[in-house]
Amino acid sequence: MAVGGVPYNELFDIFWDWSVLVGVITFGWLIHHTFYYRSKDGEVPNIDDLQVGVFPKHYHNAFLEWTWIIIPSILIVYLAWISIEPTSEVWPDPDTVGVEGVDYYEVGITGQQWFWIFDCGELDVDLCDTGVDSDTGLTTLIVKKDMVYRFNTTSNDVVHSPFFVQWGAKEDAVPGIYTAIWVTPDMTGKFFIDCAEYCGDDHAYMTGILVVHD
Ligand SMILES: [Cu+2]
Repeated sequence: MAVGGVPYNELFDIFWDWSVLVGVITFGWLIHHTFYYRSKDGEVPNIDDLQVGVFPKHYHNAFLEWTWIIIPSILIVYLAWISIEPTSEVWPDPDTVGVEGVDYYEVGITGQQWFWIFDCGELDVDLCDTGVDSDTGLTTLIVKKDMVYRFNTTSNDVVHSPFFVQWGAKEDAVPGIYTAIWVTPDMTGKFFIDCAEYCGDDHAYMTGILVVHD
């Protein structure tokens, strides 16, 4: 359960594939009907015998009706079912301490309008350090590649949500309680930690810098 990553990305791909398939079918159908059923030149107006306020039951097709209820329902249940395990892995119970056989490090993240406050606690600077990014002036968290981090997250004012974009991991930062995000940064470089929960005027600029070193 140590962290976002693979199961989450696989889930994303499955959702993506189904979205494309459903999109192609529904929009294909829509576009086909838009042109196929256009009135032709010289056609008698209201060929379908429609009356205002009366549902055109003479075109009812029970088979079609049930088909587009049952098939999407099965798809939704299937997608919900396969989401249970990966989402539990990304968002484990914050009271669950540790991963058997894996060393991990706890770092605090507090959201405040409109920046992130990082807290390395007693950790060695090689594992965790904080600062201010010289290019952007944004608060910065510096961590080590391939280490397992548990970010204990909270907020000083309204609900925020730190989003580790490259690892697909985010969680609400809620005033008064702690939530947890597990991330194993497996790439070196400089990344953004965006705020993914609308939190006021400068929400769009509420970003922190994550630096991952070897
Ligand atoms: Cu925010």
